Amino acid sequence: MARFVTIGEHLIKNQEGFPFATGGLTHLISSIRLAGKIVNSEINKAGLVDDIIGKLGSTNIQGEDQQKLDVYANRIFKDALEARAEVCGIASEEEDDFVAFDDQACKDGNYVLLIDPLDGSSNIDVNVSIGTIFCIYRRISPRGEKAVLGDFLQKGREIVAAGYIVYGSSTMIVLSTGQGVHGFTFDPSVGVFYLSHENLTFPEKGNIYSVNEGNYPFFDDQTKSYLKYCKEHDPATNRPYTARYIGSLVSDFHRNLIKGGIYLYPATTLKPNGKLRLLYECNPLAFLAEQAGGLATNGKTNILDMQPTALHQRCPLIIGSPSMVKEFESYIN
Ligand code: AHM
Ligand code: MG
Repeated sequence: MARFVTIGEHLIKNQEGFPFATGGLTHLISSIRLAGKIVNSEINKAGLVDDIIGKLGSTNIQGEDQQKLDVYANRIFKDALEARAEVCGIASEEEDDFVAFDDQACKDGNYVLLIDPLDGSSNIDVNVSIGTIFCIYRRISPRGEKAVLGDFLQKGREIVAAGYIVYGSSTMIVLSTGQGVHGFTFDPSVGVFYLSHENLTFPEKGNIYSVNEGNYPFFDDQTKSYLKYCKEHDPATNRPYTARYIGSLVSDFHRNLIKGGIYLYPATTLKPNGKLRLLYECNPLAFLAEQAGGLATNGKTNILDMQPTALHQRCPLIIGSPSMVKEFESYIN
């Protein structure tokens, strides 16, 4: 671990050569880092404190049960971002509509942030890793005014920075500002994220496939043929592949990034647009995947080229090692 290289240090170093960088993005990312530490500390108490685990009894706009920690994490990230006043608004899985901050300092902010504050939160009660996923855009509405819907409905190609926090056996922030993907591991004894994984890149090909195969009867024929291919015995191509599915997108993505693999949440007859949300789940991970030499598609189009039409829009996601995603595409086309 590169001790003494913290996220802040790393970002400042990366800004050298960008004379017009104002430090605003670094300041913004520091608020995510702070909120991440607070959420991490609360998650670590999940088995000890009865009133923080389990369902809240409410549903989000997508009709899904909200966990107490979903709502807690949403509030912490929202408050931290509003306090630092670099973003003029946020969109979140846990908010019905986008939130345009009223404060004038926020209205002067250059950026908007889209976030899934606690992804895979149904895993909290069983002590399985969960995550936070986010991406940042430059606003398109005029500075000084409130954020508008169009600020949030930008293509993934316009992302300025994206990342995730994985609350796992250790807590990590994996981040890209468009200059590769870097991982920072939290040292709880000092409360600092240190650079631990510089220039993360997807292995060109791995042998892990991650999919909820319980949905098999509801996949289309091409997806079924691809999954049969994954399970065939062919030593020359290292098949059958190994099945690994945590049911926690950040953790499945993170493992595949390190070891090489493909994650799939395809369309099903029950969910014709898949399950995952384009704006704050698929787009940030697609940006990170490309920055790490990987690929992300909905089966027809590169995720980053999709034009969003709604805040909570869903889309199929196939993401991971480049030659494995291409292999999948060869079954679809
Ligand atoms: P969530 O945002 O409600 O937590 O749902 C997203 C999660 C992903 O983390 C995970 O990959 C997927 O849903 C699992 O879904 P399923 O249980 O249908 O396999
Ligand atoms: Mg989610």
